[in-house]
Amino acid sequence: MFIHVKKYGSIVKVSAVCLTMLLTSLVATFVDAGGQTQHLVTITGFKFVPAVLNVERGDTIVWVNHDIVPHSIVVRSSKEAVSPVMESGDTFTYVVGSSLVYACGLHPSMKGKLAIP
Ligand SMILES: [Cu+2]
Repeated sequence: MFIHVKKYGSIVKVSAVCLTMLLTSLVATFVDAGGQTQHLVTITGFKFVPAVLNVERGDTIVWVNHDIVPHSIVVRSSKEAVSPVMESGDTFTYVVGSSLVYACGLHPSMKGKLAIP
């Protein structure tokens, strides 16, 4: 009985990992009930994923910090802050006004781009 419960637990854990991978890899862009397009950018392993996103003016971007260290979003050229510092697990929501070439304010080698075609 104990072994059965243990096995079941590991299957649930594996499923949760798979679901997380699916959500972060396949559902990066979706349209909500109100017709608003949202894009998910995952911060993981000191990278923005996806690093380059094609967006439209008015789209919503949600950055999610999955790293154990804090990150932030700044305009790459001016270093102007776009987001506050996001601790591990934090999210930041932003409405696109224009194209944005950005970096992490704490780790300048982390780069990303929101491109309006
Ligand atoms: Cu960073």
